[in-house]
Amino acid sequence: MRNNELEARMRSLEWFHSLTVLPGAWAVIRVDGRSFSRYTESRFDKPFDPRFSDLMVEAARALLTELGGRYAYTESDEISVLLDRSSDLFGREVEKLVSISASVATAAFALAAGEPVHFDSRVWVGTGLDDVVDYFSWRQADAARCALNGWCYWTLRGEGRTARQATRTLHETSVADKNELLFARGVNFNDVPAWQRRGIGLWWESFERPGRDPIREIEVTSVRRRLHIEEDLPMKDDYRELVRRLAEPGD
Ligand SMILES: Nc1nc2c(ncn2[C@@H]2O[C@H](COP(=O)(O)OP(=O)(O)OP(=O)(O)O)[C@@H](O)[C@H]2O)c(=O)[nH]1
Ligand SMILES: [Mg+2]
Repeated sequence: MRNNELEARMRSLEWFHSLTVLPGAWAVIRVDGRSFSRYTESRFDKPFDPRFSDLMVEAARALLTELGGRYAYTESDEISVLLDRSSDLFGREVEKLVSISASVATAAFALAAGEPVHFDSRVWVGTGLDDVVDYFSWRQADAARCALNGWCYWTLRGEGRTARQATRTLHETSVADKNELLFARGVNFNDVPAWQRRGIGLWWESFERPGRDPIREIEVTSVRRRLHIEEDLPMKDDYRELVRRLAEPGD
């Protein structure tokens, strides 16, 4: 077989290489820590540790920067990054998007933590802005659910229940009763820090920086971009409005 034939045949077996996110569709890349239940077990406070959250924010910052995303949202051990609808990053190739996003998150987290970790990655595709808003509402609802469960679980464990007993109790308890369970033990879930209940959002913001033009010798202002990290995100409709604005500013 001639070399160019071999080349063509081998390339044709790279089956998934041609898989791309359709033009005009919205894409969200979501990375998630691999086996982080085990990884966090002995290293971080439960149910929430600001040191762990800082590492996730560091990874989210790297993703937003490297992927040129519009908005990043992190809760628990996951990060979602919304790409611009017209983004042509890696030619919208799915293999590249998932592998590079997983590497970016892994490298940023591992460097900051000082030890190896792994992230997986997937691509979510939405056809309209409403889908995007629903997506981020869904992840925020997941944050709230996990936070309530985590607080209840570790409160019960702290009282001496086994993992099996605590899990079973929570399985049989409604949301209202979980709030009640905490309240009876001196924890008002509404007073738990917002970043734990609602997650953390990151986006680019513009600001004006005063300076001096040395040639014309006049004062000038330049517009710069910096990362905004929001640890007190709004909820429900207000959050939906925020996501809508960040996804399509000016629309
Ligand atoms: N101690 C501690 N654990 C945390 C914190 N934030 C998230 N986690 C843990 O991260 C884990 C994330 O859950 P999953 O992603 O569903 O589980 P996983 O073990 O990572 O499994 P895979 O994602 O399927 O590989 C949960 O067990 C959380 O308890 C934190 O602030 N402190
Ligand atoms: Mg995980």
